[in-house]
Amino acid sequence: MTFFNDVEKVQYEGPRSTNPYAFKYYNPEEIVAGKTMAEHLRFSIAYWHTFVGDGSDPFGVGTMQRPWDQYSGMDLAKARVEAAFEFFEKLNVPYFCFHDVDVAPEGETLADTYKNLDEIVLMIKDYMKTSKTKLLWNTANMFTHPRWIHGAATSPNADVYAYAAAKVKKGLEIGKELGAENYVFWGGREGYETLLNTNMKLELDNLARFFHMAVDYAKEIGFDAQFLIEPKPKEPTKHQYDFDVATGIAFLKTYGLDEHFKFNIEANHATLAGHTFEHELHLARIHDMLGSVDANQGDTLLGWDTDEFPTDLYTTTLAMYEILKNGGLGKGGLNFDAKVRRGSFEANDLFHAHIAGMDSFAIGLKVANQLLEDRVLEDVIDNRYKSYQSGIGQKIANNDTNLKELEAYALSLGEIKHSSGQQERIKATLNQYLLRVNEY
Ligand code: XLS
Ligand code: NI
Ligand code: NI
Repeated sequence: MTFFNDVEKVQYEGPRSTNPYAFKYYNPEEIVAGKTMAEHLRFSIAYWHTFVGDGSDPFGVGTMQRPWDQYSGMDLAKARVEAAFEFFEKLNVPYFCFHDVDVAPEGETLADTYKNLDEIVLMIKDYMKTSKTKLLWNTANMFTHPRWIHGAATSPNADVYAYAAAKVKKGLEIGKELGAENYVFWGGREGYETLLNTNMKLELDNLARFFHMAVDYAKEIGFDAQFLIEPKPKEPTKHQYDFDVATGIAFLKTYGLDEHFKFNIEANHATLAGHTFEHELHLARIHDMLGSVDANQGDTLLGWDTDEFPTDLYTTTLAMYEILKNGGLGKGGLNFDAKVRRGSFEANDLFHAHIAGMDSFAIGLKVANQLLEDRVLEDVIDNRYKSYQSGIGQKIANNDTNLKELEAYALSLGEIKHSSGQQERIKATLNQYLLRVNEY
């Protein structure tokens, strides 16, 4: 059965195309800096938003018109798999991601849930035999069902902890079965509401133990996916333990987990934490921990996770700049953890939204690559720090000095000379590069 009957395969038609079902900038085969755009961008579709999300919000019920909603239970789960692979193929997207509960409904008991999952995973595996779309990552949803009310691996209740462990064990097995390239841990309700009733130390220790057990089990079953932590500062809990990349690095290093994990960085989570998206990418990159990306955007006027499709070219450019500087995303990808607005309820809006996101990142890739080729920011930065390349600066950078020597040097100084940081000039240049994208 097919579900998206109005739309044929989405093709690249170039910047002047007026076809709403064509890429204007994303040309999968086009070579940029020695790799195809498809290889650079490694786009992925988020199953939960695109095939499950119904558009409900705290004030109103769902609005989405989805042709598969005529079904329910396991039939619905199967219809979604069919719809998903049709959509992947028509959009020519190489990856997808899912939570366990996105693909199969939970049963009465954990064993029933496993049964449902096994059936659907088999079906997905079958589709994957002929599809070009692969699994970027899977994960376990440990935040929706009421059992997670006080958290999962940070729950005060050890029974819940065990249940969470079972879900992750199963998730790792599914990941292996479907050849997932990564496995994600987003700390859904791993945080706290009030310290008045919270043993933070025990919760953090338990979380670390949980991750160690997951690492061990993946090794035991020969599942060699990259493990990823997805930071988020708040929502649903008031304080999430994986607040941001810096907090994540401290946690991973404290508990000896840093060699096993990288980060899955979501744009909207970065801004919720009071950072730019590029800040989080940059910080992960300089620690060699940039693993994958949840490509979306927030709204500066709203203080929650709006998960919009990315269309801000300034941001996609600076994000791609970090990704290129990282030497690419490795096993990671650009996963559209993004949902169409409640008012964009037609099934075809799913195409428009993904096309917008893919074109926005394609533009970002081209502009970022040109910036790098012309060493626009590299030269600015090299020049700004050149005092560390010779003389006393070089000694500092080589760990080859001490306070006494630095004091003697300081005493000998006349007036210290500064150079302008030239932010405005740099931003104007960035605009020039963006506006010239059709020339690259
Ligand atoms: C929620 C998160 C979630 C993760 C996967 O805010 O972004 O969707 O990406 O559990
Ligand atoms: Ni996410
Ligand atoms: Ni989000």
